Amino acid sequence: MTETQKTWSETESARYRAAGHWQGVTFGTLLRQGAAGHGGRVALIDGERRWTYADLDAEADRVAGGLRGLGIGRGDRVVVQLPNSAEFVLVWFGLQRLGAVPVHAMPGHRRREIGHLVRVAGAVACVVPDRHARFDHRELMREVRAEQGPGGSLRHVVVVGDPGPDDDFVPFEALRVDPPSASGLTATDSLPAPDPGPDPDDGGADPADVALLLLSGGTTGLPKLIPRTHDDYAYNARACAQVCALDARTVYLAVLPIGFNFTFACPGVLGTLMAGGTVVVAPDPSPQTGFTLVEREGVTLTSLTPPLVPHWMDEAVSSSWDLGSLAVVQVGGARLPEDHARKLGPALGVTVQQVFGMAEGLINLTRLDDPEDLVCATQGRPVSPDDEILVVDTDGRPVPDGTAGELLTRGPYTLRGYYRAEEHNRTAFTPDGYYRSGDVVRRLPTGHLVVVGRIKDQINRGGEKIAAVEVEEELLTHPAITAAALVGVPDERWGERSVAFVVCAGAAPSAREVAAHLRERGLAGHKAPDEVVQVPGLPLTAVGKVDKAALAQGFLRP
Ligand code: J2J
Repeated sequence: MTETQKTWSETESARYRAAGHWQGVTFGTLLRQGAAGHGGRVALIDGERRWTYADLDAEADRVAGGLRGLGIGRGDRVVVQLPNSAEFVLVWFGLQRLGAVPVHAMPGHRRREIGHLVRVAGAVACVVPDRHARFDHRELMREVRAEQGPGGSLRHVVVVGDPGPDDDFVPFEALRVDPPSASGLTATDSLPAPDPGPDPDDGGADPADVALLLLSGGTTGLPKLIPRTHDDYAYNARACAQVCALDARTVYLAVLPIGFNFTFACPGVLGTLMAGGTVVVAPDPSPQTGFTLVEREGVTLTSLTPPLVPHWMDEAVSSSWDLGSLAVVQVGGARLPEDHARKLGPALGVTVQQVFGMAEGLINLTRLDDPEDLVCATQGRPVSPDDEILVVDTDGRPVPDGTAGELLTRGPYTLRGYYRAEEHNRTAFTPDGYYRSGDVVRRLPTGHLVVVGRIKDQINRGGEKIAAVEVEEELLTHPAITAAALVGVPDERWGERSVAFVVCAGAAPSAREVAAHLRERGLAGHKAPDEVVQVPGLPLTAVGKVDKAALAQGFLRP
């Protein structure tokens, strides 16, 4: 790689190491240590299938063996687009064992997003399911590959399930290669010592290396990639696990998409595995599936987005589930209405924890022993004593506690620059390395943050982030649309829904037609506007920008 990745200074790195935040251990090695420490304990459950820590460790070796056979090694990027299943975890640790870098795609991503991820990451491989949610991912991969052309970086497509007729799609099953036996590597008197090759635990990765690439919610064009190192991401998971008091008795239910930062590491899958607990994968987010698994596996902790909360509460009070094991339910990703926060605990018989996090880093959690008012009316406080928080006015000057302003943050697990995005990085960070979150918050004297708004041009549809600009650009490719603005408006179910205001010479296309057009363009389904409203022209602000506040207002009071 020729470009330089913005990262922490030597002084800061030394400080984070000295504080014990960065422990200098890669994920490949952490799994090895987990197997040594609690090899016989159950690490992972998916339906009827179970893996102990020893099994998981051995399986990571096998998957790594197969991936190595494809020529994948340290530093190579691999897009992983898998639904909630044990395979996500197996592939993830298989890649870690090689020092390769998973790129966390979401199951709903389509040609535009996946093609973009492959291009920006320079990915050498993609791992996809055969079909998921009535969609054929092999077809998607054919399109992505065709778009890449022969000069593209993509060399392999691995399919979990049926690889289909394409001879060169690699079935995941064929990847699971047993590592060479120890005797094959032993030196004899007559032969020179064999080259031991890269470290068998982690492919020789350095703890300061990028371990994975997460996706940003995005405010400009297509999603940016967020580099997370072994040191910083392990700390992220460990710090959250500490706040949540995880231990070997923890049983974590992964309900939200497993590749989502919240589900994977806050504390989620990684925090649970680092504590010696058990991860249970839920194939869908319905309360019926969730409660069945809670009863069967003795789940103690899970995480939800706000739109799921009323469904989980309704199901809990209307049927006789035994939720006795469930101790904590985390809710985050979008604003949780205070009323739901107050009702959720009693309805499920659990402690509620609000989570205000971001794939870029900073995680805020309410504490398990916080008074009810803080739990219900705030979005928590930072998990690390070294998270630095600034709340600033529009001129970048800090405001007093209690006053709303933009949240800026830096710290031991918050990125210093997006991956291969030098230009964007110039405005996304302050000169002294604070990430401009685009969130408007109030800080209380306790350090808790209340999210009151947003200055980024993004819609948060129940936790799914939509960059307005990305959709607006695509709307303009519709032959009937001459100008467009995508705006978030309050919504009972999603918190916010998206409305496309369009200017058209003739009749405007319907929401259904617009959705079909965007699907045709290869955009993920959740980005289609919930509504399309024709306007004669887009109102402008004094400085000539589209006045989205006015559009939203007009929409609220027609
Ligand atoms: C209001 N807005 C919130 C909350 C996130 C844990 C939890 C969530 C995410 C996540 C995550 C919010 N109330 N409780 O990565 O590890 C909005 C903010 C924030 C953006 C980040 C995690 N929790 N948000 O949602 O990268 O606007 O991460 O900046 O997808 O979601 O989005 P994302």
